[in-house]
Amino acid sequence: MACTKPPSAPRNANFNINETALFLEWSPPSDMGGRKDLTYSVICKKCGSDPSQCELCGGGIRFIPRHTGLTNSSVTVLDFVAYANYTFEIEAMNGVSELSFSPKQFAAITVTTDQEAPSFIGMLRKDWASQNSIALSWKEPDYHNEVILDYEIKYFEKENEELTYSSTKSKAPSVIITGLKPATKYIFHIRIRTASGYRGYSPKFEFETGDETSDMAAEQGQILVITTAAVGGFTLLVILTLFFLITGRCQWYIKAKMNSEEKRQSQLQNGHLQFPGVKTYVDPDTYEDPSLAVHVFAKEIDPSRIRIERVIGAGEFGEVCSGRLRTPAKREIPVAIKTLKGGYMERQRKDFLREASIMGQFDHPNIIRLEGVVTKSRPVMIVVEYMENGSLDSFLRKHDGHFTVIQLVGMLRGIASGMKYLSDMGYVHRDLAARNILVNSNLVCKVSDFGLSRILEDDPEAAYTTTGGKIPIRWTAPEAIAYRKFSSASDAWSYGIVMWEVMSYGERPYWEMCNQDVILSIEEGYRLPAPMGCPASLHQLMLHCWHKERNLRPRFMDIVNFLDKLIRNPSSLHTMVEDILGIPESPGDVPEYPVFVSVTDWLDSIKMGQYATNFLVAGFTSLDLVSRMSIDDIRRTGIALIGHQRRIVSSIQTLRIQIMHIQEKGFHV
Ligand code: ACK
Repeated sequence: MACTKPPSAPRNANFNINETALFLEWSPPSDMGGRKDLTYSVICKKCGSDPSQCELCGGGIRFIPRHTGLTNSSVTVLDFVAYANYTFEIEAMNGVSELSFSPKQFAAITVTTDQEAPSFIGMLRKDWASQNSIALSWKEPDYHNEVILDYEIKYFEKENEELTYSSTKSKAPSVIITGLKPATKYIFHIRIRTASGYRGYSPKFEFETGDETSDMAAEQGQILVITTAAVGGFTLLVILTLFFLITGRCQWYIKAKMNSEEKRQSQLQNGHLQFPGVKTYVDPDTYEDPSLAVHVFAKEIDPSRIRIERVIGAGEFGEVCSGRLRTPAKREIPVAIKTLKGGYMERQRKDFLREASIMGQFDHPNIIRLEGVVTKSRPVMIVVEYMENGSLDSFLRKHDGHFTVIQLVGMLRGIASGMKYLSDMGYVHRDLAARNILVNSNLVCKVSDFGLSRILEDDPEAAYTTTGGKIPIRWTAPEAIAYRKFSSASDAWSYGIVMWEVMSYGERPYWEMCNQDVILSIEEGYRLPAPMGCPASLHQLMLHCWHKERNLRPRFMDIVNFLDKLIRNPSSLHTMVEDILGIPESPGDVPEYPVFVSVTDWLDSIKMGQYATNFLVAGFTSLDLVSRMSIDDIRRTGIALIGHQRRIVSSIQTLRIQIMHIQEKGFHV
């Protein structure tokens, strides 16, 4: 055998930086040293203005997947600080590098981070504003093991840009800033201080102080905030709020504060407390006479203005048709018409119209728009905007693999935006799933199916649970299944499942696993693996939505912001899950996976046991070999169904993580 030697240095090193990550890329060395076992390692040095004064970066910087033993010619660097010079030395290595006495050959690249380093502060929320003050709060970031000493809040008048700014500090993730001008826009941003110094500033947020009409709302906020702070606890706030609502004490408080009805606009309407400027959802069931509710929230349409053209589907209460609606301005618009079939009971009519009473309260580009209802003649109808591409799940299945990742993220962004609107209005959907999203000809996705959100009778996916309700298990958060705790946080869980459905082009979540197995697997920490070709950042977001602890799931506002960032920064979608194997998958904990002993066991566990012979005949006889299979290898085994190929690829990604964890513990696979 000919002698072998270390490889030459990697070539064409270059970088790409955005506000959260630095991507290093290079080409393989021209001389491989006569071997195939090539890996790379990257050394980070932080340098002063004099390039000779460099020191090793130490543990402050994170490399994804890692900084040594890299098999791909790229790495992602996180947690760099702003306005610093870094030099990265990239060395190609092989099995004899350690034995060589010749000087190391590496490619060096210097990067100046004039961008803000990640701040880890998500969304900044305005809790209330008066003429001279604004109360802000934010989610305490999960800051690895570092203790957050305090937060610095920098703010200035928008008009004055940053010419003069003020700053204040807070130990808690909230602050009340006083001494501001009335009805003036201010810009705020925040940074964290830890023992190792300040982190980068959060993005800038703009909030306006109130005018004279806003002080009442602010005072309500202040009273609640101060009471809460004094007695310490969110639970008490909830109890107090409920107590106020039930006993009507808030009504008394509001009345006492009102100068005039017109000025304040606050009112108690049909048992629902309405705060100025905050539109809240009103449950139509609180109306004694539900037909009254439908007329409050939906327009009655004269049936002569509707032309039914064809039947497009079947709903729980009757046919769904497409047709035309003549508007008062004599324009014809395409509509979908849901009909209530004849011979209905009063109860069914009420349930049917319930959807219109809910939908009629919403006005958002990502929520299906109600045009009106026909209740005064037969058949009873609900008329909504027409969505050319029908429901999202079947649309994606029909167009498997046809869209770019950015298009898919755009759809997801729309759904998240609609859900943010609903959660801001205090509406919990309970049945968010791709089958309940409609798509129009411009690929705009809109949330639909509201009527049955309380009872879920209509959803073929809904199954009875031991707690008595009917629930679509695969889409529902564990706390909602276990004790019917539905909330916007449980909607966020379902949103994660919708993300998975979208990125897998309408694959069925958890495939053919039965509902009971799904519940048990979730309980044991199992989460759906990334669909094939799914960017790592999106799978991370899914895992975040599937956090066991519901308060740690992202809010829809966070989801919209996150997706917006990805859309603005498409390079962040280039890292696939396969590239970052080895970092913990979910925020915090890595699920413990079961350990398989044979390829057949593993295939059985992913419900693909029918392909055991294909794998064995093609020579993939051990899990180690399977874990290295490429998509072409999978096709070569003779598996023709794209959905099955995709499921196997996803499961191989999970398998690789399992194998890595086993190896990290010092065992051989
Ligand atoms: O998947 P689809 O084509 O989209 O089949 C179902 C069917 O009616 C029964 O619900 C379709 N559908 C429902 N609402 C609308 C709408 N607003 N625009 C177009 N199609 C709709 C749905």
